[in-house]
Amino acid sequence: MSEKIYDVPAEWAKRAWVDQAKYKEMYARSISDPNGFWAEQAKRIDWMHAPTKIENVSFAPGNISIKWFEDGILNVAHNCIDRHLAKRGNQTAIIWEGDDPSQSRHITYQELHDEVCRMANILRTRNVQKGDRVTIYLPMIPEAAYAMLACARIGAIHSVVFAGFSPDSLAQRINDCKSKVIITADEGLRGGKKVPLKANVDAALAKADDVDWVVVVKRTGGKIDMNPTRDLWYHEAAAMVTTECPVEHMHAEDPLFILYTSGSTGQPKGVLHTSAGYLVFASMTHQYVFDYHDGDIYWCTADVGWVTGHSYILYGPLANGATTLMFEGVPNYPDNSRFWSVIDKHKVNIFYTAPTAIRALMQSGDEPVKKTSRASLRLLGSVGEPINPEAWEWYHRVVGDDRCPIVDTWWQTETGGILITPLPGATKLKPGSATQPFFGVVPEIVDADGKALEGATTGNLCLTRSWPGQMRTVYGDHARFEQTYFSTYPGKYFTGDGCRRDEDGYYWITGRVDDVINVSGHRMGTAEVESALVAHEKVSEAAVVGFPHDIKGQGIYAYVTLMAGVQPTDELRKELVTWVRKEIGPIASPDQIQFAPGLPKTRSGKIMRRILRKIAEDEPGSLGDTSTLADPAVVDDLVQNRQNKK
Ligand code: 6R9
Repeated sequence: MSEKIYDVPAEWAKRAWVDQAKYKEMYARSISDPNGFWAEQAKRIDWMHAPTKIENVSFAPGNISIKWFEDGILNVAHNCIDRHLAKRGNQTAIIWEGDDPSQSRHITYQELHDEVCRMANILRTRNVQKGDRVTIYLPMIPEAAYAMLACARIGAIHSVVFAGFSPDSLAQRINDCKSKVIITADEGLRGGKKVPLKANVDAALAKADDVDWVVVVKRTGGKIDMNPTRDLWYHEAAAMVTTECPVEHMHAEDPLFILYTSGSTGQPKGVLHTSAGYLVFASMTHQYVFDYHDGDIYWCTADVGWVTGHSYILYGPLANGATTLMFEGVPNYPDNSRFWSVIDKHKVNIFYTAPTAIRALMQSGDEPVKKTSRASLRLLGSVGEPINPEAWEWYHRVVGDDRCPIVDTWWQTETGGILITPLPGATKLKPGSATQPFFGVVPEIVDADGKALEGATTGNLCLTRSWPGQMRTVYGDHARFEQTYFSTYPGKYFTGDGCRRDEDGYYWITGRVDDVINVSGHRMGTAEVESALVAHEKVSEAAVVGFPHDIKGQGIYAYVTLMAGVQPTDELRKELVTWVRKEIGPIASPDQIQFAPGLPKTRSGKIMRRILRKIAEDEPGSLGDTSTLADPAVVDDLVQNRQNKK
């Protein structure tokens, strides 16, 4: 635990939107008068009909209902584009930096408008109506932004699927929300390697019958199959439509998007976000947390396939009329200086990335950073997993030259935007702590029975009130929404995270307390990896746990019991890793596979993951009580053959 405290630099307290006194005042108001507070914040966006009802929320068991600004009417794409045109038509909205460092483009707000309208018109001519779902499976190219905003413009609900997911994972997500249209590219390009996106879509569509149209963006020009009755080239369709497309009038609570995320059970959940509350919250957090001012160049390195890309590459920044950088590539291509070279090339002021990237780059030393200038940098951000104090210090000292505050932002797909975070002009920093709640957010730390704990303490993190960016439901399964988030501690939203609060009231997120692991900032349900493994014909049973990993934060450790008569070989190990990559995607590749003649189970047949975690962590001395096991002897074999032995 780091004891160091970093004061707010004097110039930050002066220039920032919010200093410490203002934070206290605004926070107090957000709690004592939420309706007044959020009614004022709602003015940050344009309405066709301004809301008169602000918060209408129930966390009561059996009646979970979350509505914000419910009688308001607006359009999200209008707010992200059209309303800026008069003043900022010629300002860059998106700086696109290609995988290949020689490729980059500036897209103005006017160009963004025109391209989004074209995409929207293509969808309209394919009969996409308000409320229809559109699956987007694209690499980090401007068309991903056009596609998302085009959906918002015509009131279609987008479901972006990360382009690293396998055909099976894609098919599952297409089927769950019954998309009729898919937008993809011929191939993606990452770190000089091609990703066969269209071929993946073709494979997925063998398992998804209801898709009428596939719009294909030409990215690499690689050879692909086109099905003449189903597939169309984006550039050909775009040439046949105009750059004008009227916006759909949307109710505040009309859905904006679905984003699938992993939970403790096998099936990913379709997290549903709606229009107004999400946009108000994304834009407000983007302004205050990153202290965004007109003219700043802002870069979030996430992929649009994750919530961070939705809220903080696209919706938050564009609602604020910002210049947002979109990066197609990876941090170590063509070399380990890439992030820092891009910062110099585009004079980036605000840089937001994940601890896993920082740890990986830290391993190659200071030189690749120090040979760049980074003089434009003013603020650094971190998201996705707890940042260890060593990585924080390195980020601060080496990347930020001891000059840039770091905002360690805690939030989730479900929360829509940042909930616990420093504000750079207001909050003293402690490396490793996400510090303090954002406006309107009331964290509570509870014990196993749900009793609220006071003062400095450790327990499970809940939120006792709603905020406008909160998810509204699990798409198509409201019962699951209640079960997952509101049944553990009735009356409260349970985050699934463990948390410590220190004597200064600072929050330290300790990681997931459920069966979700966080691999390189990506959420993975252990159950998903297990079901992929048992789908292999040679596997009879599997149990997956996380273990501490120097770069990824957590690695994936799989215990596999083979079918009778199957030999446990290194080849089979490799085959199983390849199998999981194919079933789910490369992010789910197990780091370790241990063949286990048996798994430790209670007499009622429950796998004791606590024991499996300890063995994976190479701590066989602290297995705890094993007396309730049906067959304590299996543990000896697991300990003997553990893979992470130091
Ligand atoms: C935005 C995002 C959510 C989970 C969350 C927590 C972990 C995210 C964090 C953090 C510690 C931070 N997490 N930010 N843990 N400090 N600053 O990452 O959403 O992919 O849904 O993951 O990530 O465990 O519950 P998502």
